[in-house]
Amino acid sequence: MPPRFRYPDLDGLLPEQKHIEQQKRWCARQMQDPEKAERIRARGRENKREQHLRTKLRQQSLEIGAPPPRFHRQMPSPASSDVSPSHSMDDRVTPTRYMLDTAVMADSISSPTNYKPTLKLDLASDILSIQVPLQSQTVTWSDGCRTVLPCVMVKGINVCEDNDIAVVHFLSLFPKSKFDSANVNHIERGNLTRGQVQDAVSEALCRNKPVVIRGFSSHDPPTLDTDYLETNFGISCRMRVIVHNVANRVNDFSRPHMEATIQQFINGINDPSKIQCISDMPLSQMGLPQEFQLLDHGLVYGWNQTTVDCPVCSGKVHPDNFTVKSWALLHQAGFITYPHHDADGAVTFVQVQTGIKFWIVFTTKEKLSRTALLKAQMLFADWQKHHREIESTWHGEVITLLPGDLVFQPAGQVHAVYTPVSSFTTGGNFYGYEYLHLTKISRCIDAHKAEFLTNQFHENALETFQRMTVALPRLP
Ligand SMILES: O=C(O)CCC(=O)C(=O)O
Repeated sequence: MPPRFRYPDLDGLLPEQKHIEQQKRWCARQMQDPEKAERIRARGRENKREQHLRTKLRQQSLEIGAPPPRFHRQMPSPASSDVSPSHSMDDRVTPTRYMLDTAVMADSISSPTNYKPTLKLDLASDILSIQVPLQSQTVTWSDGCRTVLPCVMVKGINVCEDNDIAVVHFLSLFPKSKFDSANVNHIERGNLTRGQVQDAVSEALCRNKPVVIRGFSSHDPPTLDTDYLETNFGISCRMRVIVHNVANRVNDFSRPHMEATIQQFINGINDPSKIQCISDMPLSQMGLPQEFQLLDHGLVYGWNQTTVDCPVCSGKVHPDNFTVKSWALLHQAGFITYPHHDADGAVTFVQVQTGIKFWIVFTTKEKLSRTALLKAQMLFADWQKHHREIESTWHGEVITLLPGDLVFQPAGQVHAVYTPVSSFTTGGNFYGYEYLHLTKISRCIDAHKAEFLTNQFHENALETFQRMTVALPRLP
């Protein structure tokens, strides 16, 4: 553990002054170490170069009469996440448009069909001291993208140093998932019919491969605020949610939670003093994108087609049967979700609505028996100790998800996710008859080691499997 610094002489200062003074002292300490000092100087030079480039681009745009490229830099939002009665809607800050490259920024993006997000290689500079602390370190991923590393400063120390930073570094070394990947199917929607695209996804999931469809939907980049959530998804700012707080997780990995409202979370979404996310916001009305709705055999056959001749005698149906169908994730910049597979043996789909995600999927290098697979998955439970073995057993690929990209994961897919900028994502879970061989393996592993390897438990799964069984004779 690095030494913890206490500054009793700062005790009388206001929190903001204290934070600035702590940052100054942190920088001074870093400069005493020649290696760290050089890193800080290099970062400074890089920032200057970028600033210079922006000024040049702005001038060029003015010369050719185009609207100047917009490089948003905002002030941090209020440090406190408390809902203050005086906090009006107008106080909100517009998040940075980090996903647009300069060429696209200069384009008109008023028509939804014109908007094609492209990956900007520097995802760090625009958010330093705005969404994340100024002293955040950065990492360059294998696709060339530079992102911040997790940073939560407590008493002048980044408490993410030992775990979160180490795991992000580890993940950043895996190669980018290429279009011709043997482990991930990249499907171009192009002129495929609904049936063809649905079959392509279904076939990949059946063969235990994740599927990526780039730019599945497009819309203008929104401002991530309570209006956006309410207007587009019906998410009320007064809804109470469970928040994962990184500072809590550092203290006790199994207790990262706290309660808040959406308004409180959004008020603090650009607060550099913390990293939080909401990972389980029910959004039952969304469901699968229309093209894929028939893939959800639990609903299409199980629930829809059995309740007349096989009524729910108890009168009770677990609400998770509907609430996990579709959900939303809301993240601050710098949140890392550790490697895991989703519970209950369900297929997962996700679509980034705004922001960016580095979605890392793992596939075993060799075909393994169920027992060997369980052992191989257990390596992730203490990845620092086993990182060499993970590298020799697992093949990892990084899928960089931009707004509109859609991903499907087969049942039991081991994955980790890094969110380098604040993001809003929708997704859901479903079951299909063709994938039950993978559902079985995943549930079997959960039956032995769920506490180490999965995210959430839902009690609905068995009810859905019963319904799917009753519907078997009616399958086409
Ligand atoms: O976005 C994240 O941080 C985690 C999402 C995830 O792992 C999931 O939806 O299964």
